[in-house]
Amino acid sequence: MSEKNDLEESDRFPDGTIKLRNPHIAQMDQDILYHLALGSGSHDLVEMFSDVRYVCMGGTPKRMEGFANFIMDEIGYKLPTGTTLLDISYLSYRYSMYKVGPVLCFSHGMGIPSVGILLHEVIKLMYHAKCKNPIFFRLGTCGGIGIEGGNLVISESAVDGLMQPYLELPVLGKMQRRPAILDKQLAHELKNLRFESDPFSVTVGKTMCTYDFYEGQGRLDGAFCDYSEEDKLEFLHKIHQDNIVNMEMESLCFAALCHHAGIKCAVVCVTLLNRLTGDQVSSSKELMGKWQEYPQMLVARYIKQQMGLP
Ligand code: R2B
Ligand code: URA
Repeated sequence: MSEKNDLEESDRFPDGTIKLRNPHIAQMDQDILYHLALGSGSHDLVEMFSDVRYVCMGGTPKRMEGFANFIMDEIGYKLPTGTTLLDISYLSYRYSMYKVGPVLCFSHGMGIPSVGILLHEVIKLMYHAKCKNPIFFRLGTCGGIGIEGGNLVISESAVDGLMQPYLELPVLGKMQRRPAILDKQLAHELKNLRFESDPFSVTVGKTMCTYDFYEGQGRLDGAFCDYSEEDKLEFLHKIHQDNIVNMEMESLCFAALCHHAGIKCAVVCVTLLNRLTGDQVSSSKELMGKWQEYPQMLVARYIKQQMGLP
């Protein structure tokens, strides 16, 4: 397993376009991005997407449509009069996709398999479209470990439920491991965009990414539970001592695949509860809706700053 902490120039072509680590794609007549309802033969992907610089993804179609409208206001992007944002991938009935100038927004569904399939196709989309130096963001929700609901966590690294810092995937009958490495500098740049007046704190820390929401995150409220409350608390306090500050379900794959593709990326999640004090997600829908705008606010500030906007 090769460990590289920083992306190197050689991960991309000198003009910033993606070097695809798959020799087969260039040999194909066309590449169908099946789950996006796009293809290199059926669509002019360069014409449609070459200006994309920021790829933002989050769990649900609704939240990402909300983000697309929010970022449109923030960067002052204007749609032609009388038109509204269109879900470019609506024919896939899988993921949703919205484009707002240089910002491409996706929903990724729940869990590693879902975000993994999307990432394969979005990384190939960046390649076909000849996008330059795209930065990927995951804007999500999580359970805080020692952090109350309504606060932000930016992942500086991601580990699985066994504290292993890599994504494991059986490939051709053998276990493949890819290091889950995030851009620490980007994480701190995002943290520094918090305003004194913001109603949330921002913690940069280690994220545990699990394969399940219930037993995988040590909850007592799933359909099954073979451990006691003491066992659960012992585990949560132990990982807290090992500097885990939150739990969610996509960061490991997101970090591993972006890193492997030579793409700079960050994971910004809002906590929905403090897992040291409970399992049930019981805050009101309205309050959680408000909280889910917090990652969007921070990422929008970053994009505006990069675009040289006030
Ligand atoms: C956070 O929230 C979802 C589970 O409720 C999952 O996608 C995640 O990572
Ligand atoms: N998402 C998770 O994966 N876990 C939580 O506890 C809350 C949101």
